[in-house]
Amino acid sequence: MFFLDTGMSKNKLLLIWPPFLNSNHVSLTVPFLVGSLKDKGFENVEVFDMNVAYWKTLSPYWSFYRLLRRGQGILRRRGLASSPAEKFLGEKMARVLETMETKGMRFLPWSLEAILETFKHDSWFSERKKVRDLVRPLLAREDLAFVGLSINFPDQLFFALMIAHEIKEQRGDRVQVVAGGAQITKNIRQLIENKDVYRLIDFFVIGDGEEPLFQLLTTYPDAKSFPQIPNLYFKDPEKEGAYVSSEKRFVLTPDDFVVPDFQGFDLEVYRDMLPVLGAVGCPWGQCSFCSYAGAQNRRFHAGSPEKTSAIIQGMLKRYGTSTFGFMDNALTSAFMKALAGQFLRDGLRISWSTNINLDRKFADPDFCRLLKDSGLNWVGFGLESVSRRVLGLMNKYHKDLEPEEIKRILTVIRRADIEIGVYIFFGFPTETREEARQTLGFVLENIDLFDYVGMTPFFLEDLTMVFEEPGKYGITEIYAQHKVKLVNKRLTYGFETREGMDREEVRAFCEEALDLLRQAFRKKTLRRAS
Ligand code: B12
Ligand code: SF4
Repeated sequence: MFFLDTGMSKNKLLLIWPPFLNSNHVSLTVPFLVGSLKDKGFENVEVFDMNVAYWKTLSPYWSFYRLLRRGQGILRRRGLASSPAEKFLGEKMARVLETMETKGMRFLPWSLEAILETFKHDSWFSERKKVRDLVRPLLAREDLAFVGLSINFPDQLFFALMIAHEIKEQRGDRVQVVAGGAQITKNIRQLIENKDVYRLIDFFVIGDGEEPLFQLLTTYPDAKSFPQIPNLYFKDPEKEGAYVSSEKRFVLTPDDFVVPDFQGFDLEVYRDMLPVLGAVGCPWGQCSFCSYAGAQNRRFHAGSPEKTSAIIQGMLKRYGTSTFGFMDNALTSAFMKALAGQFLRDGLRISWSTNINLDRKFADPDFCRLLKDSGLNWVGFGLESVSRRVLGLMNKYHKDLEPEEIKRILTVIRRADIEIGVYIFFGFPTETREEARQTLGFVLENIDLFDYVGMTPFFLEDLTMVFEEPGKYGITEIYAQHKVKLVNKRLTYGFETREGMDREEVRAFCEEALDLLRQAFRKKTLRRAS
């Protein structure tokens, strides 16, 4: 689209990244949107990283974190990145962030109704005041036309609705609120039916936001254009209290990739790693528990190695950081090979990390060596379980691999000095305690292979195969409310199964597993230090 009229920037946008409490690294989401808006010629945008602004209210943890971060920066500048001292500071920083997360998350309400209730109760006054103090000065600007709320993670929904509440109290409909992000895409059905949400949010964007946001900003207030804007939900002019959706769809392709713009994010505060995308979609896209596969309904489409390398070079030049993290769900081994070759040909001296699917190609030491030579220093993947039965139900990419073979592949990756992070979860419908023990046992026995283990309970979510066909997975009943207290469960469902662990057993197992994993990591750190 080409606009001769420079008046297209007249609708000023404030984009807010609400707190989500546990981020080590700067997010790609908002910088990607901003880079794209500017690339299209829309410059009238400001960004507020409320995540960091909120952390700052959690002093003294914040002061301690900043101290550690400074120490780490000094070591890195002296060429001591990856030294034991630098690693030690990194681990301490992770611990402080974890504590801040626990402190902050302890109280967050879990359901949409519970979040909306908080506006009415005095007990939430101090939290509301904190949010108000942070956003009020930004909302006071008379030329502000739009606030964009990016809601990718469960915790962000709570803060985002609180911000929207402040906007509507302070500015009414003079400021329009547009919300987008993974949490919106996934829960759009629940959100558009809620009458309180209707008062707070004027527009929703599902899926990729670049083109919808640009079109909305450049055509508003022309209501006739709304049905033409892809991925948009807007208020039905004919029916009070209802939204309508445009029929048009926009799906990002690698041709749309731009150099992300980190305006508004203090890169000194986050750990040194800039996020980047190598592809769109997921190369597997078939895991039965995954909402991404269901929500996106798109093919995997890798970018060109040349363009990816050029974007990285652009970021190197603009921001001076040489560590890059691919935010993709997973890159294929074939694309990684092409990328590695490109980075080497372009003479890039960088470190990079990515998520992968566990593929037999990684059992080739020469392949891993090539990846390492190109700067790959970390791979992460969803191991989820090592039980063949459970992996089969989950329909994981590596469902045909026996635990011994998984171990063999991981050993080759680790020998190439590439660090490994894994994610596991417990309580997939019908999973027994024995099966959960098998997975936990595998991780504990092979703890030296892992540099990070992320563990959560299973959550039943909209837009997943398990939710669509619960009977097939042994689920006998689904509730809108959880009966058992689990973390990170906002807008997920409670359920019962015909066999396997119940939710209380899952909660108890996760607590036990977390303790054992922490102990194992502590021992490993001590062993390495001595
Ligand atoms: C990288 C990543 C992480 C990183 C984040 C690092 C960081 N600093 O951002 C880490 C590892 C920390 C992480 C953690 C978690 N993650 Co995660 N993560 C991702 C991942 C793989 C990529 C996100 C990304 O950067 N995408 C690239 C950017 C450019 O695209 P995008 O974020 O989708 O944004 C686009 C649109 O959403 C839209 N949009 C976004 N905001 C806005 C705003 C407006 C106004 C508009 C118009 C549009 C719009 O336009 C954007 C550009 O196209 C996604 C999966 C995926 N592929 O999206 C999961 C994903 C976001 N994560 C998910 C989850 C569940 C988690 C955890 C809760 C897991 C857990 N149980 O611990 C935790 C979060 C914990 C917490 N405290 O909240 C879910 C979110 C589902 C949901 N919200 O209901 C996803 C979708 C994965 C999935 N399949 O379920 N994650
Ligand atoms: S869990 Fe990961 S690999 Fe599986 S479909 Fe979802 S994004 Fe793809």
